[in-house]
Amino acid sequence: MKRRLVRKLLFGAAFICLLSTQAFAQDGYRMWLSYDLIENPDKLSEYREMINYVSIPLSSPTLEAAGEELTPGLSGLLGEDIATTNQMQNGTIVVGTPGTSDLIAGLSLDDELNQLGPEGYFIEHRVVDGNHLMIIASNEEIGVLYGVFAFLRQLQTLQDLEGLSLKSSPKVEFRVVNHWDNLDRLVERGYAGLSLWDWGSLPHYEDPRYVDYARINASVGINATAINNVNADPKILTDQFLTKVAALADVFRPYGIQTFLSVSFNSPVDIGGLETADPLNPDVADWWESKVDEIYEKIPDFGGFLVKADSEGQPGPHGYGRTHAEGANMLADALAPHDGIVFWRAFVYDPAQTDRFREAYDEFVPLDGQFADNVILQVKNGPIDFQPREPFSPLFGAMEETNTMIELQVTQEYFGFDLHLAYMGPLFTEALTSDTYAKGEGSTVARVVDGSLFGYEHTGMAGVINPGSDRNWTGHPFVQSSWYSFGRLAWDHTLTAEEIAEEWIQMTYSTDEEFIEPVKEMMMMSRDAGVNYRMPIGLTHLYAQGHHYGPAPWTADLPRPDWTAVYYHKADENGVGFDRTATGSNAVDQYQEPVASRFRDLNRISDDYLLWFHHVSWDYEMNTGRPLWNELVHKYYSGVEQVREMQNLWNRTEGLIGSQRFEEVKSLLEIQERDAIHWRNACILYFQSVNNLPIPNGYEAPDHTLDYYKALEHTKYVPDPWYN
Ligand code: BDP
Repeated sequence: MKRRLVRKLLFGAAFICLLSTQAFAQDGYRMWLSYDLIENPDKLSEYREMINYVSIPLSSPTLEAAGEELTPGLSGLLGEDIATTNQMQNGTIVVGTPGTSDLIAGLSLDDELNQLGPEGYFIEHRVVDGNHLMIIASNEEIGVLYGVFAFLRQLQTLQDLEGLSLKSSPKVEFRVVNHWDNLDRLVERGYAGLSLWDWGSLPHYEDPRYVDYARINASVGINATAINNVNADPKILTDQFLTKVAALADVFRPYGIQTFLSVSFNSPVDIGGLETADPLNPDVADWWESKVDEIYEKIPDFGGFLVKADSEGQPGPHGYGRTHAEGANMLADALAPHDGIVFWRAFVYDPAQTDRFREAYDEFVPLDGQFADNVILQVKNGPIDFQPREPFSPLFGAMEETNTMIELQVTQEYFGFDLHLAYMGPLFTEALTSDTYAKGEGSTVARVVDGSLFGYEHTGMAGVINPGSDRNWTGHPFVQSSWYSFGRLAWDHTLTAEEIAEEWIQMTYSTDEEFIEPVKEMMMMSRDAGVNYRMPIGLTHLYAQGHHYGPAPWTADLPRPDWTAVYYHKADENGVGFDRTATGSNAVDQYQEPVASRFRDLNRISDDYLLWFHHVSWDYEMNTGRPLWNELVHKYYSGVEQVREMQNLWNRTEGLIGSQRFEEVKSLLEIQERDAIHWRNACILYFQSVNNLPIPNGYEAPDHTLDYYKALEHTKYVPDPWYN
């Protein structure tokens, strides 16, 4: 009796353990690095046959990190222990650089490695003396780590190992994530809890999450992180904080991740006791120089500074009558002896300017050629601000003499925070594949950014990510996919949004085709849906000011006109849209030909961009044949229908993954449907109040009045009470 009870208790405990590891396994914490047993039986037995041993020298922290990823990763995927060896036995994965592994050196891989650079990797299946080997080799240890992640990805996505042969190097130099984290741990536009950086316990306690954070980034090839908000608190440069930053940098280093800091241009005044931060004042330059020296003492591989200057109230060189180039170069000079870099942001706009669109180009193009070699201009993908759809920023292709990188946004500031599903792969690739024509056809934004068009000295891609203390890092679990796609594209911008989505689904959720297909379809339509229910046909910035969550196209009265919605849509009873042709702001002229003509010419512009560049009448005939008003209504309604279709697609996956994960996304999609209807109704009712046109037949009538929607705008920042 007693024994049975004990057995029962033991069984119960084991069961609870199992449940809790299940819960742990499925809570999104592991992101795309979930090395669960391969579901596909054929692949599993193929892999088990081909992989028996690992040979990897653990002679440095980076190689240790590679080993700690590879061996447990394989054990998880294959469901069996993998032994280590130092010989070429059948089924050995031979890993290393020629300098760290005798086995790799013995394979004489000079030809294979010679074009790869320090970070590239070479993976190949070979049969040597009758033994099947998998080679993962690189010139430098960091390339080995990237190769290990790439190899694990092959297994996670069920690729054939037999005959596998891969060579890959990153296309841009700095693949950097930006955190908008404040020192009080609130995250600007974060939506996933508090900042990951627990400044209170640093540097004494290093949360294991910091290592997982580094693994996640390194797994897609991210090699730099700017850890604090671009609206920078000068205190980040105090000794107190630098010591904490140094502790983080120590954790990131083995993963090849360089640490950057966002700095306030006025730091010499705010924390240095100087009376000015004038970049041409020698005391100011000296202050920065010794500050930089102090940082490099603490962080020998420090990356450099990210600077938001003369933008949205941030101080900058203009405050001292100096140019952006003078400001950036002063910091660049301080960093240059240490090979440090300045990422100087081009996100500027001026209330005095009649068209915000024009501002960055007008300010920066005249400075082309004046920036130091270790400055990279960091330009948001579009001319305004991460809107659901923007044309590419005309700065791409216009800065032949200035290193120029792209800034993309992963966090869903304008895409429904942590509540809506919006895979950003299609937006990112749309921006990267846009053709600037700067040097004729094929001068894509990607080729500007990777330096191949103008031969830039330094290149980069930045992604504003949002990980926080939320267990799943990103709030909505699908925001992970946008982080993943940012990293993959920063490594290789020729990948498509669809293939990246497929990889991510397989690595994160399931390799079952029945799951992949509907989920991929849902992801691929999600960005377009988000455009349609918020601001189709080139409408932009219809958000309620402040929170950027819900619609307020009626906003007219704010301290700055370029913060209102009416500034952007210019709707009146005659028509709608921002005239950026010669009869308006002529911003279209900032593009090269034939891009300018394509946007300028009503017969050539695509409907998607129409209201970005033209003010047209409500009965203007669209390419679809519908009058503009009918098309607008149609688009808003189809955005809601797309969300419903996303719900149907997701519902098809019920039972194919754990119920907790299924239910989470299902519930979030319900919120998204509610909000899509809200956006649609509020916008249509508002535009109707301006043009007095009826909603065409066949569309369900909005269930509330415009006044009702207007009244909801008062509760800021937290979306839900906003509905009460
Ligand atoms: C806008 C955000 C604001 C950021 C700013 C920036 O609303 O919070 O500080 O961009 O990028 O999108 O500097």
